[in-house]
Amino acid sequence: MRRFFDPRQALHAPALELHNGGFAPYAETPARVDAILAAIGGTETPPDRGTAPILAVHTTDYVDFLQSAPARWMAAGRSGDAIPYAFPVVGRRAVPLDRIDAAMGRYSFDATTPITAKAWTSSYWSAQSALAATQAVLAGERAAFALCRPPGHHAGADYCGGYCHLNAAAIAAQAARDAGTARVAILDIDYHHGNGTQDIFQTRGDIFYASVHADPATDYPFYWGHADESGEGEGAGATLNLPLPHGATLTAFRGAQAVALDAIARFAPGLLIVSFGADTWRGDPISHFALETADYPVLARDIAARGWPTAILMEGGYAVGALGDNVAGFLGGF
Ligand code: Q9C
Ligand code: ZN
Repeated sequence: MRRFFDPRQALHAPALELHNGGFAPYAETPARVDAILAAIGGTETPPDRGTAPILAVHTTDYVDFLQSAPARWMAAGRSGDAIPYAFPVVGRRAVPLDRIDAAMGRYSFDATTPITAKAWTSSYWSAQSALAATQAVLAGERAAFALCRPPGHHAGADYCGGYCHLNAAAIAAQAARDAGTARVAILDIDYHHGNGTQDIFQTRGDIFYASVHADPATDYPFYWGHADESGEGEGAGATLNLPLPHGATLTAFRGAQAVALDAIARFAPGLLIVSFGADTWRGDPISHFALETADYPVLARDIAARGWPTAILMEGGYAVGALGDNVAGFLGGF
């Protein structure tokens, strides 16, 4: 399977994140990349397709903000990573965003996603890797993998959050649509609900979003991913949320994934994009499912058996010591 990654994706390295009322080491560390690369072997660097496919999903003002925020933060006399602390309730009304702190809160939905000096660069190349894998599949590969890091599925059209700045899965899905694929499905099997992806395609009937994730009644991102969210307007019925309780093992997860795959089969996509998170593993430091390393090939084989051309994009997974085996197992199973 072709695999894509650009070394600039490792440059974004926040020091700390707000965690349970204090600061803790940032879980989405570049060491994740080293662990995955060591396990899956060599990767290809993606070509540069520019900002157009990013701006097909994200707003121009948000992209401008991501690029300029670190310099604005420094100009305000700050040191360290840019972190928001005041939030307008995203989208409530337009106000001046001249002060960096006002802009930070406007374009974020949480305080756990620092905008470092390299956040844009790393996220840009993460998106390019996703586009390269997608293009490879559209050109005839059975499947391809993008080591997307930073991850993407929590980022919306005009907001960051959950360690995500640009939504690689959404950018890839939209690019496939623009390349002529009539129907694209996204299967999100990260531990967390992909609120950004759902938001971006909420009213779209041409891009199906299905997610298996921790119940937002107990888990981040709390305000999205409940079972009754199924899309709106032309997107009614094109969103499927399958929340699971803490402690879920292969039996429950595989059953929910099968429900998602059956729904995707009825949608009959020309391309499947998998938002793959290994934070469903039993030892993940911020998650509460109980999948074993040996379960990942099983889940991947179930997806592969459906036969859709498939781009696999990395999302979360924070147990660095097990991450390589879990990702390599998934790709090998596929
Ligand atoms: N530190 C992904 O897996 N939770 N993002 C913060 C306190 C944020 C996970 C809780 C979890 C985001 C891509
Ligand atoms: Zn996650």
